[in-house]
Amino acid sequence: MRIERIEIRHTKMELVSAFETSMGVETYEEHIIVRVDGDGATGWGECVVEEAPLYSSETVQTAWHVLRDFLIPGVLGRKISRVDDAIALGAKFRGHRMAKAGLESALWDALAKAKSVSLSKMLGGTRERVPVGVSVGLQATPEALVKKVGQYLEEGYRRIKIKIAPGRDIALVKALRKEFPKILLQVDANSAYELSDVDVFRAMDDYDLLLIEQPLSYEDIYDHSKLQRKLKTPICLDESIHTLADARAALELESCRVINIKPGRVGGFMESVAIHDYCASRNIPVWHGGMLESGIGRAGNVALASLPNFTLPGDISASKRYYKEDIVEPEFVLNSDSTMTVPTRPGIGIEVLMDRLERVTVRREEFKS
Ligand code: SMG
Ligand code: MG
Repeated sequence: MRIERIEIRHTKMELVSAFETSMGVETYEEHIIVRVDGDGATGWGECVVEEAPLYSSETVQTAWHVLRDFLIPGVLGRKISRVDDAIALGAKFRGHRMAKAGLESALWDALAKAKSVSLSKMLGGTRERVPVGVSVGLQATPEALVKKVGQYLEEGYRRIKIKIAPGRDIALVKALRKEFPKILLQVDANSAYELSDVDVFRAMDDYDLLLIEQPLSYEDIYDHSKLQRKLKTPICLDESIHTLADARAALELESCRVINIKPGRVGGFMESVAIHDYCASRNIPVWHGGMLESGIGRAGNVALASLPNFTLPGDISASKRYYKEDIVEPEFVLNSDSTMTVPTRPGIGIEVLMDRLERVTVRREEFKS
């Protein structure tokens, strides 16, 4: 396929409710939507950078710069027949994995559509439905959290993840376990603690948690190995895993027993599949993380999560958990068994609603060969 045209859009979508984590509070989500056109096919991708470098060091502005000045000029006008070709063209540029993943995902969609196969099939997916859960932000009080979790359980989510932060941790777990003794429950600290906080996590060992996500620093692997040795509950790494090499180091050092995979964080679907396969070979389960994507990114996430070693429920919730209206059709809905259906149509398998995309676009730039 010859890449004839690429368009990037900075989008801003209002969340249905504020999302508070140890990093701060978000009330809207800013991402970059990438569109690639070639040989009559159109591919869509979502670059999951945010406004500020809080979760990741990348931002909307850094990704815009890297896409516009380095990654897009590399592929525009070229003939790309496999995603590997595009990855090779960008490989000399270091870092900027979210920017790379945004462009890579649009190319995957375009190439899958040109071949008339679903992205799930193209990535090696084996399942028609994937197990999902919901990620619940920090609430004002433990009572408010219990109420919010109760609402999500009513809606059918069977796995709950809560955010924790220093001083807002064990009391939340305790309150939830009292009310819901049997639910699948896990916590995410987003790097807010230090090794000296080991007692907080030791206390969590009594509450039958599925896992503790990213307790320590966002690039650390070594201290996590020290912490994991002191805990019964599995640690899951998110922020610390950027590459297959990081995953290898983490498993060799026994820093975690589970890995969260987000294509944006690791530079795209190709690296995600490599990490998935490596973890499978070591009997380490993986699950799909979330970056509050619109339906465009979500469609790709569901496709990736259909691979066989994504055995734990993902942070892939229904469109309406995030946005009043999504920018795709059909919207993503939760099945009654807490799963999401994997699209089977070519590529990411959804239609982008152009009028809605237009309404959430704050800046747009077009590149032609
Ligand atoms: O997409 O449902 C979602 C959000 C899941 O908690 C979630 N993501 O660290 O795992 C994580 C966070 C990263 C984004 S918070 C701004
Ligand atoms: Mg996380």
